[in-house]
Amino acid sequence: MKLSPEVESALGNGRAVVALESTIVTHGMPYPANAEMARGVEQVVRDAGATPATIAVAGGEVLVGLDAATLERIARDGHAAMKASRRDLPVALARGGIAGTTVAATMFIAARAGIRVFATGGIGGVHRGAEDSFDVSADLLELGQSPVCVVCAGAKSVLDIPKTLEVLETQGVLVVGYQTDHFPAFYASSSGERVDHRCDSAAEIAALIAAQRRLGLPGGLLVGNPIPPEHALDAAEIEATIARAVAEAAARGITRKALTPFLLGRIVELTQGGSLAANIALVRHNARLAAGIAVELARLA
Ligand code: PSU
Ligand code: MN
Repeated sequence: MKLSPEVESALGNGRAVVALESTIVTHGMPYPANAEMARGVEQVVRDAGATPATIAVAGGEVLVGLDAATLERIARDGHAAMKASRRDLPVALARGGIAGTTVAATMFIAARAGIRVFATGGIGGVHRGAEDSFDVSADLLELGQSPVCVVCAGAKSVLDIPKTLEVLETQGVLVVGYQTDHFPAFYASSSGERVDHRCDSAAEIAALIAAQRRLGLPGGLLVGNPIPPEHALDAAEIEATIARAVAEAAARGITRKALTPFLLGRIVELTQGGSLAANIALVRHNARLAAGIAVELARLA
């Protein structure tokens, strides 16, 4: 594991650090929008007073904090990159190429680096039809194990959101809504499902993280931060697009780790890029909140 000098110094001095994942770069968005998004999100974290630590695998090393050239290479060559969830990390390291790390893999690495706050777009979850396919993202199990606060805009409705919340409950994952009583649904501000806890400030969330650590609880914290209303998409329209992408995946027999990237790619294609602007806006919004939480957490420590 190789920390960038900037991340190493921030962690050493107890300053706020925010982890960022890279599967969203390699498998979540097309080039060059992905590169621009990744750079922009790092800037949002800096502007909010924290140090960004984008996590990826390249050249046989787990990198925590990327230089500009590596970030650009991962974005440009993302189509050829491996998608690395936690279990894939040894393969990514041994093989030596580039790999984007999923939420699960990024959480695992962040925890070992001592980074407590992580921003992403949407988490993986329980797929629609999981009663037959058993497709439950490793992200949910990692949230039950790694002590990292993940700020997301909920989950895309490619997933079964009620089942996703049930598995999070089983895994012992605390799920909070940020300034909302509902779990957000990525492109839409609400999934209609209630969360059990609501926080209205970054300081409140930091206090929850501190309490988890005092108790020695093993898992993470999931913060649902709704997409800003001006960027939300028409719910019925995006729902129809998602249903079509899910049906195509089923017809083509696409399963396991290929399923989420296929669905993400098809949604961008079917909306002719219209979903991309919303996706970028919500990631930036999550990065801002995550930085605020990290700053409060650094203050508490
Ligand atoms: N959902 C999104 N955008 C993403 C992902 C999920 O809206 O980029 C990525 C994340 O990296 C997440 C991963 O951790 O897909 C989940 O993949 P799987 O369902 O195979 O666990
Ligand atoms: Mn899966």
